[in-house]
Amino acid sequence: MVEDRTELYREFGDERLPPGQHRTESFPVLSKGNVPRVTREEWSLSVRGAVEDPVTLDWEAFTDLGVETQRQDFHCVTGWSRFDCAFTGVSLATVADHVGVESDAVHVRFHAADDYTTDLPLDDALRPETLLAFEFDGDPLPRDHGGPVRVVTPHKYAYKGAKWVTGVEFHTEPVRGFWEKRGYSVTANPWREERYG
Ligand SMILES: Nc1nc2c(c(=O)[nH]1)N[C@H]1C(S)=C(S)[C@@H](COP(=O)(O)O)O[C@H]1N2
Ligand SMILES: [Mo]
Repeated sequence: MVEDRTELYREFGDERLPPGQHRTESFPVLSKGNVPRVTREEWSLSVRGAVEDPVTLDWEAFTDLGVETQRQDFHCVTGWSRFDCAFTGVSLATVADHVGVESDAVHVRFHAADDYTTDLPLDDALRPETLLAFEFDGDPLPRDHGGPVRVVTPHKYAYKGAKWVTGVEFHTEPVRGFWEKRGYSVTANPWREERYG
């Protein structure tokens, strides 16, 4: 079953294509550095910070939490959007339920195997479309797109979606990720063109 999340734009704007974006049929790759090589067997996800039960999840523990497939759009801050990507994964909300987020948590930071980080306010991060995805269009997520597991955030510019994700940290204060420290928007809403902070 594929859940359609391509209509979420109605919350934010009139058009599915956000202002200043153009559609592409291809799926360009944008990485700031080297592409890490991590297998599903080697991969694990550390979930820590303002949570009741910090854990490190291996592949089996992670996928046992509950897997779903969503059809989503993908908006890159450099101006391209790709419609109708089918991503299969575990939602961050499902992971958060598992660890029990403390009531004073307000912010989330994601960590990745290439030392990339990105951050989101807790409410934005816990929306149901924030997926830790491991399949794209029914196939294992390609390594250059963040395989084995990446975050996808169809309600945000795609720099919020850490490829090769290795950790999720819950914080009681706002924290900044790699691009956010360099002037990119914390909230990054494409329909409001929140590109720069
Ligand atoms: N770990 C990691 N995640 C990352 C990046 C990166 O350099 N490293 N680049 C970000 C940026 S700026 C974008 S636009 C998207 C690009 O995803 P794609 O290469 O699958 O198109 O990944 C985001 N996630
Ligand atoms: Mo980007």
